[in-house]
Amino acid sequence: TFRYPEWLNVGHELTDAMVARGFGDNVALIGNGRQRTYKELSDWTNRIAHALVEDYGVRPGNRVLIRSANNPAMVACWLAATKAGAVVVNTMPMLRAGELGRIVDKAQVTLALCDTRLTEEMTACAQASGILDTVVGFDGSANHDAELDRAALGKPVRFEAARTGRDDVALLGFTSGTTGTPKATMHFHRDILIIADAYAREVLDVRPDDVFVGSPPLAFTFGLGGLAVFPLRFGAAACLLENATPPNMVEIIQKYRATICFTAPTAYRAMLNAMEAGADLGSLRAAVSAGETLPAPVYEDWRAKTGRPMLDGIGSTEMLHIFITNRFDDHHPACTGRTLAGYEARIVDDDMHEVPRGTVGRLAVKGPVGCRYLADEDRQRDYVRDGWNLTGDVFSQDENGRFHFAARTDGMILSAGYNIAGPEVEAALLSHPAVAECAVIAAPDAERGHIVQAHVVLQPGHERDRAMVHDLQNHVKRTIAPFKYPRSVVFTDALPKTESGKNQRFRLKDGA
Ligand code: 3SK
Repeated sequence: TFRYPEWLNVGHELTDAMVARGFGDNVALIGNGRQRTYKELSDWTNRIAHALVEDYGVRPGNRVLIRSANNPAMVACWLAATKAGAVVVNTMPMLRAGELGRIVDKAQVTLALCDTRLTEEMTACAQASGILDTVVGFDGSANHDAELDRAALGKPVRFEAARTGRDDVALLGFTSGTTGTPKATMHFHRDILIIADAYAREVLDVRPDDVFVGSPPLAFTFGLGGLAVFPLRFGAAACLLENATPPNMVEIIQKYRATICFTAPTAYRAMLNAMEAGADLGSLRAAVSAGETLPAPVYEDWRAKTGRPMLDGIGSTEMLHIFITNRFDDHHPACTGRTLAGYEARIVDDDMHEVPRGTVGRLAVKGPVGCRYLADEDRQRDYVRDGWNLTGDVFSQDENGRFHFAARTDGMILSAGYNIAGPEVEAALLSHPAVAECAVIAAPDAERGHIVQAHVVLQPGHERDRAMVHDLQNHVKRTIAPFKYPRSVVFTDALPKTESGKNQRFRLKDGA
């Protein structure tokens, strides 16, 4: 169903090819107090691509890491590096040097493009790395006066994009995996167009006059799709605002007359709380929710307050974007919907046999984008069976073929749209001298869906008090990305264990 030319460069497709198709004067990006048309975006990315190739020696296949918050410059760097044929790794601005280092090692990153406001951890990572040798600063704020901006300034506005094949890897999507050791999935140039054609075209029917807003980081493929690929594929505009956090989003939607919003249920809940009587969200025709399951009350409240449906969906970094979704003419509370055209999903038992309708089991999905782990044969064997990707979720399928979320099968904690690996938080806690043992679980939370809850056995001689809770929380925030810290800490004398001494996290109860 999805056909693309043999030679395909998605960076070129989303910029120069859009200008050639007549979208040159349409607004492509909004952010940093200005708007850029498709022609301006094409020129900008071509200049950066020249600088990457001529001044920094980027060659097709080189791995380039980008570190930034959501802003137009991050999108420009991503498109430019892709045009140069690089394989891009987008990373979240909150990551610490250690986390960046594990990504650099796994992806064999040699060059990093870093917003100059975020260089500290990047430089620390480069100093400790035997692979990453160059960190180039770009200015993600309005000034555009950093090393990469200056290098790009005098370059030509035309650039011949690298002759990449449609099945060449363009993007590495990282997930923290259940163990906290990062896993990367490889995505081809064509995959990036498929997600737009399969989801944004079929479900959202995106038009050139659409304006996209949202909060998920571009480093999360949910954000990259919703806030860059989908608008740019159809000549629409993307608002890339660093202050697009939930309470501001109501105002942002009103100010920019946004038509499509991508974010997680926690953010929609915060928007509902911040929405004043009479707030006019009339411009918004689609509110897409993913990243964690959508609670029925959020779906109902949104509908009551805005008169519009909220479209819940599920995707994954492995499958690049959403593969099961509700639709404008088929949406229901506590229901994830049906597969996209071209995708298949089924509920299976541990032997991959399909279970009867209405029975819970493991969600397996197959689609045109595939799931390919980078240098991880064990993971590929365990999670991709006969082309079916086991997502790590427990679902059921009803009589009408719609899918319903039940639980996660692994140790991932889905909190406010973030995927947090419990073992990574445990490792950070264990590096605190007062911690003897710990186990981390997901505790239900009205605001965030779930929160990280740590059950901690202290070394003798330490007080179980508020000061210790704060100390442990701050220690985790300093060690790994701050959003992963345990919002709840429960002190205990011992942790439940198997006879062989393994923690039995499922026996821990919410201790709040
Ligand atoms: O549902 C998700 O968690 C997701 C993950 C990656 C990309 C897209 C989506 C919706």
